[in-house]
Amino acid sequence: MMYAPVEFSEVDYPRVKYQRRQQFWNPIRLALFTLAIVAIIGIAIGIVTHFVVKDDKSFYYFASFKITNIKYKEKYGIRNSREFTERSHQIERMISRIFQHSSGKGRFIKSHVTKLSPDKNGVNVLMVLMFRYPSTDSAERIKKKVEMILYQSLKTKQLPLTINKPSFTLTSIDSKKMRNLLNSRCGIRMTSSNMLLPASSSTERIVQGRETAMEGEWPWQASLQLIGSGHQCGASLISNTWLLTAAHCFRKNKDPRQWIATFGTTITPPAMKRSVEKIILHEKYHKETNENDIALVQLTTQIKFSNVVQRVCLPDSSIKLPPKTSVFVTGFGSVIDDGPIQNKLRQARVETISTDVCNRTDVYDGLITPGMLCAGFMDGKVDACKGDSGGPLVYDNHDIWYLVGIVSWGQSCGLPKKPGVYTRVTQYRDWIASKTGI
Ligand code: 4AZ
Repeated sequence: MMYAPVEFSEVDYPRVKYQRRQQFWNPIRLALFTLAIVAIIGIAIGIVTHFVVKDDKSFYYFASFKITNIKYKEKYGIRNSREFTERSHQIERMISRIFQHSSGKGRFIKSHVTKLSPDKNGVNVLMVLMFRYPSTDSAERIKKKVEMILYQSLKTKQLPLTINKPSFTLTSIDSKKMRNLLNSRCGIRMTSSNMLLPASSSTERIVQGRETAMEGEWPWQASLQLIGSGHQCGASLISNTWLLTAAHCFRKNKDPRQWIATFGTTITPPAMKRSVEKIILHEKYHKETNENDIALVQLTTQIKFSNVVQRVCLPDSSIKLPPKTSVFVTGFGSVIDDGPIQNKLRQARVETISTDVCNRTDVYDGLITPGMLCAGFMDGKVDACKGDSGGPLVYDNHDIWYLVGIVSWGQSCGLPKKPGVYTRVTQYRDWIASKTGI
């Protein structure tokens, strides 16, 4: 009764208009119109996908060549010797420069030396190269392009190392072969996600943050869970059977049978799951002072490394990071003080803070001992928080990631002058070796 269509029916004009409109929208026209709209949307999506969302794929190559202007040193045979590391980095830097200043710019992801061996004229180098090209490209075509770029550089560029051109061979390999070749090395990301989102430029945070990690970005991250009560702490994979974490994670429960470890960027579903064989707490862990907040967790069965599960490198005990070094902390911890655990892994870039500054009366007033490392910002905001404990603080050295800290404690989360406090891994290098042989 509120509506008055009667009034309308007395006026002819609107009714005629209405009928015309009804005629215009007959079922066939309507169907054609809908079809046209769907087609236009489809074409638009196609165009956007083609030009904006490039469907790129990783291509892997195994390169072998001789360097003739250096002499082989015995230490090159030892993977974690300083000599091997330095020479490898020099070669990787040179390869990177060749591709980054070429037509293949942006296509080159990274390279890793896998072996240096003696040659009568110098040093034999074996290395893995990674590229991203449209998935429609063929491995053989890319191989030709890569060879062209390299040969061009050998002719025209002044390079610090002399690559012998006839000795150069390039073989296309799949991701499994690449993994096997790099399996002997730690701290390597198998995905190229860090290239799409350069780690050094991201300023995401765990506290107050939004940025979640991409699959394979932090492949050493583990979640330690108590059966029945879920995620308790983070941990880092340091070999195929050992995790490094914080001792305070086991304050409530030290029984290995009650714990499991999961891997991957989400807690549920996990990429991998393992039961726990053994928990080793530092003998001198002191819960009142948080000193020696470090523990080892042995898994019952070995981890098979993959693109998304990998071990991180342990730093040499002599390594010292200067203040304000960029480091990354990752975890499933809360994003606000006393908030809930996050199902998706998050990352935050923080900076190391010197112990002198961290021990100032207005900061932690002398509570920082030599076994601790402060990282964060003096004005707060970006920080680890509850649930991140035991998790990694890592440092990127030429695309190889080192575990420099373990999330340990802090006054609340993200407060000014209250940065995160981490267990200083370098101080415990010998303790780790004594328990695990790593
Ligand atoms: C915790 O309760 C905790 N802001 C971990 C890290 C920090 C604070 C508290 C650092 O597990």
